Amino acid sequence: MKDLLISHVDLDGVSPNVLMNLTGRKFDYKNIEIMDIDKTFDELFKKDLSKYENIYICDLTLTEHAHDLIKNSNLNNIKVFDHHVSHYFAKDYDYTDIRVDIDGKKTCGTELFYLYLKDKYKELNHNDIKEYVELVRQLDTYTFIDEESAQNLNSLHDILGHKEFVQTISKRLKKNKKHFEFTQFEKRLFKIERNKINRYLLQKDSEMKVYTIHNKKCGVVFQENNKSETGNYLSTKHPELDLIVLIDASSRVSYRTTKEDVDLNEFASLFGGGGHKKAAGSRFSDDDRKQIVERYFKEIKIEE
Ligand SMILES: [Mn+2]
Repeated sequence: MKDLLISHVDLDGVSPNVLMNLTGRKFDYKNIEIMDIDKTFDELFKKDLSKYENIYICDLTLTEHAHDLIKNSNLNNIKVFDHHVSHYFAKDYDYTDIRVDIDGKKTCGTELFYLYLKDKYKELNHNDIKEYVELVRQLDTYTFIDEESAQNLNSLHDILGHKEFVQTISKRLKKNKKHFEFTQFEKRLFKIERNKINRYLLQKDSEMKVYTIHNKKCGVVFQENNKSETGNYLSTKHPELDLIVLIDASSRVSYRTTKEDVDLNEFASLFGGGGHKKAAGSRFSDDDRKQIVERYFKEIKIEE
């Protein structure tokens, strides 16, 4: 029998895939966005899940609806590992391990899953695997000890994409080296990538326009990549601004701030969005895009 893994799409979400590879178990997987949880669970629980020995769910704050589906399924082989405060309502369920920190140290989905797996599969008790999990934890919780390595690991995930990243890291960790290390080629790649991002940040800084939006002083830029990094960079460089607005016209508007007294969840909710206090987003819709095209080309006819 095989296992099933359902997990998030970021570094903390795909690292459980790596850990599963290291157990040697056969498994199916789905890496999904938060907004697709209900859809995924509705479809999943319509299927015959008896072919799975274990069903693991990692780094996803499940909805009450998803928990109802789990409870009503009467399956007793489901385990949920998560570290988001918003998931605390489910922390006493008997199939969940939901903790934000361990002994006062912030934890992540990958670490909680790792702590469970390493007791079950002895082959996971290797120093390089521990080091890898620790880098994921640092990046995901923004509690850096070795920020450069953690950020580099995240860049590698961006550069390689889900499938190749999981393959590459699994292969490396199977070798049980003393330490988790990047290759010479990767180190060179990180340097090139870093230079590219630095040029990009300078360019965005020069393109930024300042507007007052709903009584907040906003630095507005258009961009598609490196949103968090650009948001942090511009917000730190321009303390006179309340927040940075990053418009990715092909998908969404992101809001970032480094200010203690600005609540972006509140600000984004004015535009139908939401998120956290220092990072939030709202949609940039088909209609918004149409208005740009109309305004620019004046006369347009929409083809289906
Ligand atoms: Mn996470």
